[in-house]
Amino acid sequence: MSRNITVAAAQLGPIQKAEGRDVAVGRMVRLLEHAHRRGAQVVVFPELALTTFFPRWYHEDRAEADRWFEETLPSPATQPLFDAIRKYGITIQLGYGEIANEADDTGVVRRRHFNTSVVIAPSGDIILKYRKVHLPGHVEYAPTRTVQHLEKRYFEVGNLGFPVVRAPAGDLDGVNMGMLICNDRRWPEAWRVLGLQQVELVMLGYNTPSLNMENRGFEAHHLRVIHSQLSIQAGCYQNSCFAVAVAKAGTEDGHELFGHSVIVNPQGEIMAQATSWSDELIVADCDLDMCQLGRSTIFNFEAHRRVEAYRRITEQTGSVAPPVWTPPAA
Ligand code: ING
Repeated sequence: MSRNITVAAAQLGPIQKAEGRDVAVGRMVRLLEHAHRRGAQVVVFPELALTTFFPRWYHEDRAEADRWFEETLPSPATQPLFDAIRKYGITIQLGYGEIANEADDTGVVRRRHFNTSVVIAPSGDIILKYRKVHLPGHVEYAPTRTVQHLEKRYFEVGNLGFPVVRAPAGDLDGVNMGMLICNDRRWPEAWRVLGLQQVELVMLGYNTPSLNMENRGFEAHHLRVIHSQLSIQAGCYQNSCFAVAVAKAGTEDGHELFGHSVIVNPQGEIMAQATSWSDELIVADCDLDMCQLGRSTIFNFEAHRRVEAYRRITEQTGSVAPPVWTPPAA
């Protein structure tokens, strides 16, 4: 028996620094109307979908960056999204900057900032929340960089792990859903933690510059896209899951982000790919039972994984130099 669900990637074109949330939300509602017409039951939006990719801008006073975050969800600015998903019966994934007043590891309640994504049911209920774990970039202003990438300045490392939940979506009583955000897709450990929870649908948004900004050596531009697709296709194949990976794309205040949103199946095949760097909807019909093949054969984790051989992965953070071989004594 197949378990079919129709998913969509709602790629967004650029959001300029001066544009308010109402502009982004208006475009997102139009994409939801389009998704409804095309029969999509789950729609995935990009990372930080409500604003420009603000980690490229330096704020000496971090409180000034609060303007890019959401204190509540929904809010008057985002309410039209909630109205639209209720009207169309669509489940969405939304990426945004989250301000949360909650206790930290020391038990102190304080105002905390995360790069967050949530799965929202048509009812408006939050089904799942994830906070980005792999934060690229740097904390302080980096004068040598052509463009700043200050995610480590504005966000705390996500503290929710990589959760998976089984929840209704479309016509299905249960879909095993999980999320990643942008840079997470480059770390196989993140995919594997989701795979170990039998994830079937990974929803991930990204904002990825089309040029290498670190100036530490030339990286051919076409490789930026190849590396992104490689990471997503490998993640799906090696964990027998689908992924909907969605870009915010185009040129924001002179800074280019690439598109190439994709929907990938558990064989690692690209089912659909965006070809613009603007607002664009791509749709695919997914039979979630396709996840069973890999899970019961090549990637039958229970039968084939050897965790006793993987200890370095969780016990060691950075890499260490290997022992040097010397020829045996004559
Ligand atoms: N952006 C980029 C990403 O991981 C990056 C940063 C690009 C890191 C290319 C390394 C190489 O897609 C975000 N927002 O993580």
